[in-house]
Amino acid sequence: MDGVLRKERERTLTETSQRTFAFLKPDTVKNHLVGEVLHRLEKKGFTFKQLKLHQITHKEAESLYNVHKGKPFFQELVDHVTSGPVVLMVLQGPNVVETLRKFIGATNPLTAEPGTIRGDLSVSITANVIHASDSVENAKMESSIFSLDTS
Ligand code: FUP
Repeated sequence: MDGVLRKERERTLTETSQRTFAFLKPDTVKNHLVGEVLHRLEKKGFTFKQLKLHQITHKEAESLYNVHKGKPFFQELVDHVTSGPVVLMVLQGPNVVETLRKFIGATNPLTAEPGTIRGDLSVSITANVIHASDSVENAKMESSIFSLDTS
C-alpha cells in the first residue's frame, strides 16, 4: 500500500472509531460464560479499553435502568443485575455502538438470531448475558455511573 493510500485508510479508521459501554450480567459470571463472551468480542475485532469486575449497587442499577422505572419488569431487572458480580467494559472499534448491538442480538433471547451472543447463550429476557449502550450519548452517560469513560 503506498503512503497516500495508507494515510487515507488510517484517517478513515480514526474517524469512524468509537467507544461504547457494555457489561456482562451476573448470569454470565454464574454460568461460567465470561471467557466465551470475551473470546467472541475479541475475535470480532473489538478492542478492550477497560475491563473490570464489579458488584452493581441498587443505586447504580436504578440509575442505569431509570428509563424502565415503573415498568412491570423493572424490579426483577434491578434484582438480577445486583445479584452478583458483573464485568464492566469499555470497547473500541469502528462503529462499535451499532456493530456491538447487532453482535449481541435482540433483547429477548428467544427471538435473537442464532449466531448472536444472546441468541446462542441465553433463554431469559432478564438474564440475557450482556448489556450494551444503544447510542454514543447513552454510552457516555451509562459508563459515567461506574466512573468509566467512553470519550
Ligand atoms: P436492551 O437494550 O436490548 O438490553 O433492551 P432494553 O433496553 O429494552 O431492556 C433493558 C433490559 O430490560 C434488558 F436487558 C432486559 C430487560 N427486560 C425485561 O426483563 N423484560 C422485558 O419485557 C423487557 C426488557
